[in-house]
Amino acid sequence: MTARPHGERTSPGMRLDIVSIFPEYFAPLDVSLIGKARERGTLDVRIHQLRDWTHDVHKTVDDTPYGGGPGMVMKPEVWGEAIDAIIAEGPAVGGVGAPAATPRIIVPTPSGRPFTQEIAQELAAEPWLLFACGRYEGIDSRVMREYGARMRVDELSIGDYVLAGGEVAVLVMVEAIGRLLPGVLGNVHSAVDDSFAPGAMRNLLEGPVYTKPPVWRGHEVPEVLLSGHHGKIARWRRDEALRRTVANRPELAAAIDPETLDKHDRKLLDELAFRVGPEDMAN
Ligand code: 6GU
Repeated sequence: MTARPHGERTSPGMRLDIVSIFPEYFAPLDVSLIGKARERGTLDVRIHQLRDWTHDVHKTVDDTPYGGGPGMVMKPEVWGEAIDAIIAEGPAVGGVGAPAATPRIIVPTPSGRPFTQEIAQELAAEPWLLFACGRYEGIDSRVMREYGARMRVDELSIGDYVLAGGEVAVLVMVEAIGRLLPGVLGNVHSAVDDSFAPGAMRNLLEGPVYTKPPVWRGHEVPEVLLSGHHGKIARWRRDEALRRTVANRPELAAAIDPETLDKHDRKLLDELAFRVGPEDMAN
């Protein structure tokens, strides 16, 4: 066994393939945290033009839906060729004759399961993800069936609204996943107290934040934050987190485990006339 200096990373990083008819959408992945991670090799992002796997002069990727209805559906053949080619260029596991490694396939769609912080964490632990961006009314369902028999395929939605295509949703997911990769965030603690990270503050939104100057356009920073009293600051922050969660996300506040609330929390929630836990306990 070789001794390694503390903190040195040996992780090979994550490979991320994205297939889309609009590769230009992914220019933002060249900048900021994700861009830096790519430069360092923590993230190997490969963006593919779906039309490269068409064979006709018009580079057709869609056709009318069986059964009728509005819009167009993405053809299965072109997706099959694209995904097969990407998997084929993937790293072989083991030696010659060993089965090829396969990516986890993510299909962004408003009909998918909700993409959550928990799913972001699960995906951040994978070595290889392939995002298949649909446009129009979606991808012929047999594509998901075909690959679902051989590898994990997840249809995921980023929220209850409809986008014109999966590209922006993939940008959202890649950023959420990317910032969780070891060494991507500058501050190792930043991802720990996220509003939706598991742990003590789970189901609580983060409260307001302030920096210098202490007075700006007549607005003062709350005095407690200048006090240097860490106990009082922590208490105040928790109060603000509770208030904000009740105001902005009552359904999250209602799901707080009453066991995680102390006397002070309960008094605050009482003042806000907010009940936590099972609805019909009192009646
Ligand atoms: Cl993942 N795709 C599209 N087209 N619209 C969405 C979405 C995804 N999530 C929410 N709306």
